[in-house]
Amino acid sequence: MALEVYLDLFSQPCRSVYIFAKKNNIPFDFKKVSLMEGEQYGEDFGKINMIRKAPAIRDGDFCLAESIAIMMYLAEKFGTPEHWYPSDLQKRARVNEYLSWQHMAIRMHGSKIFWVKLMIPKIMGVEVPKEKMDAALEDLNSSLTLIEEKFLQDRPFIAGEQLSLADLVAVVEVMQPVGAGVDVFEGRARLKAWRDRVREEVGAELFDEAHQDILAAQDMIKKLDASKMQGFRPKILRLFF
Ligand SMILES: N[C@@H](CCC(=O)N[C@@H](CS)C(=O)NCC(=O)O)C(=O)O
Repeated sequence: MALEVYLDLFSQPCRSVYIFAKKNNIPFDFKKVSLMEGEQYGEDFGKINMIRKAPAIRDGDFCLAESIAIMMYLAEKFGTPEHWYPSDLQKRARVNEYLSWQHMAIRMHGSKIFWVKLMIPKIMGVEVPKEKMDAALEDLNSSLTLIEEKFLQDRPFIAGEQLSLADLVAVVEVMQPVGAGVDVFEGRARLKAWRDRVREEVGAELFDEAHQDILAAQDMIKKLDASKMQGFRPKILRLFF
């Protein structure tokens, strides 16, 4: 049975897994889980990932959730090039440092912006108070500053001279607020130059293909059936307010 990868490219961790698998020519069946339509709550997906989040994979009888665990599994299984997850102790520690930091920082803050700027007002029809929006933007900015000043410094990539899993996990999160119309690169030449390097290393075509849904999000949500998102509503409002 072919490797099955459950994805929705609206999602940042799904994009990192998608780019990683494609870039490394790992053969897989793309199984779309439409998060906006609530497919993660369906019976079939529950058998793949009881956490009910994408991405997830099924490799024969083996199911795995969590993007980082998935990419590490694929890296080992398919023997991907060393630079993704270097064996050098300190380079690997740099990758791990970023992967450990990002969950509660850029991931949380970039996702929040996507919801408060786009999804909550446009889909749920709930006005976001200005002070909440300002605080969310401030949190996002503090994470972007840390990416530039702590994780990149004067290096081309997070772990040094070469692209690693850390850059991939970072770039998909940095792109999420862009989908909501926030120009995260304004006044951030170092961040923009790094994004351009990551895009070039990954391949512009693949990078752009993976991001086309999120970058079209402002148009796409006009076509979304908001009634299918009612399951989300209490959870999202609880998360962000
Ligand atoms: N830590 C997980 C996060 C996965 C996650 O939060 N996925 C979101 C999309 S970005 C999801 O499936 N959300 C659906 C829901 O919460 O109902 C990973 O890295 O894979």
